Amino acid sequence: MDPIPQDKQVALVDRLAQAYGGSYSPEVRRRYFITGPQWAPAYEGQALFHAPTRSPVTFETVIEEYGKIGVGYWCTHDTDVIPTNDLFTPRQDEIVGRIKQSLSKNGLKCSMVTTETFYHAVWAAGPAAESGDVRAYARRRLENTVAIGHELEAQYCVYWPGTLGYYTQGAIDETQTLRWFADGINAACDADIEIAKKHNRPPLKHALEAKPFEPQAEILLPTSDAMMAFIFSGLIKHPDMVGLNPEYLHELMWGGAPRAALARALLCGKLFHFDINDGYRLKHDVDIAVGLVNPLDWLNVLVLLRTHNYNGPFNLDYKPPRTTSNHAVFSVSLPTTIDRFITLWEMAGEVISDPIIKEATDALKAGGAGADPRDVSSVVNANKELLSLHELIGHRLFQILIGANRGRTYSL
Ligand code: GLT
Ligand code: MN
Ligand code: MN
Repeated sequence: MDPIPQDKQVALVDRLAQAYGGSYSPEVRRRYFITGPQWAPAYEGQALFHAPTRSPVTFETVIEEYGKIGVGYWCTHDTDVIPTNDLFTPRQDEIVGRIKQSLSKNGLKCSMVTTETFYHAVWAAGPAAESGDVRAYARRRLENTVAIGHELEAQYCVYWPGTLGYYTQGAIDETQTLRWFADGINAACDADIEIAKKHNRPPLKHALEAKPFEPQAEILLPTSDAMMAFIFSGLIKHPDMVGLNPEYLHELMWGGAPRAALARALLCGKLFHFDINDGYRLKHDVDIAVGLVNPLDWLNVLVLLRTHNYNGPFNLDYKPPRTTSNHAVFSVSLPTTIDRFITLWEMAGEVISDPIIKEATDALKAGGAGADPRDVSSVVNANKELLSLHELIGHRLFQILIGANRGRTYSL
């Protein structure tokens, strides 16, 4: 093939995107509670070792493009859209007003707001630093985000306390830091109760998000389970208002099984919000888009969530790769991410109604006949052949993933 001139490349990418087909319409995409963060398409590709590869994108563009793609909900950090120095000033109200206009013009709703407590220099020692001034500022920021949330009619507020930890061991008092962090969450919930009353709206659902490492060397609440213990620790004044926002990749990062982490959250009634993405186990936070690394695991995650009627948001917390252009963020990256999610969701429905999986599962639960619980060998022998069904189910899941259950065949 000859080299492709620069001015022909967009057309080539768009033509191939048309050619692969199978896209869902914006109307179908809007049926799902898929939420699009400001920061995903606005990510410019920068990191510690990476210069940006894309140019900045405004919230007006992000909201408009989400509208065209069929993402029904938008969410943001306070400082994704309001520069830190404009917070608490009339500029903030003016920007929030413009956001409202953009949302209504493009038929989107704001689902969630979150406070950036990791980027700015004020958070160098974390949002629950020793300095009372930092903590007072953090409380103001959290309360302000709750107020913005009500203004934009959001339902959720997320907290990723990425800087709650340390680089130098022994420098901070862990128990005290956790108490101070709880004070911040309590202040946000108290403010929420007041503001919700004024707006005649229900209070927000406050969802904590754990990540096992980055950006601190050691993190005080590194997993969803640690967050859960924190919610039930007695430090949280309104535990009913506080739950989890697990992130798929963050559970893999510590070596956990996302599906099991979600199951534990479901059992405690704390699965409020879910950040969806993909990546590799025991590696860093690459935030690859759903299904590009672990499609089989993703299928199983969605089987779990469908089985338990999870009806919260699926938040597209991923980073379009640095190799993707500004144009392709909206023409390739977002639509394909969403469409893989929807296909996996549909496949999960096939798994749930699959007669082979159903019969195999029922048989495993029924167990073998003729066992005497006082005799270990008889228990082993009674179930021996049935247990092969585990691997058979595994194969059937693979068949559903590749479409063999719908007649797709391979032959030499
Ligand atoms: C940041 C982090 C994400 C969180 C966002 C919410 S910020 O991008 O890596 O996992 O969900 O604060
Ligand atoms: Mn996340
Ligand atoms: Mn992540």
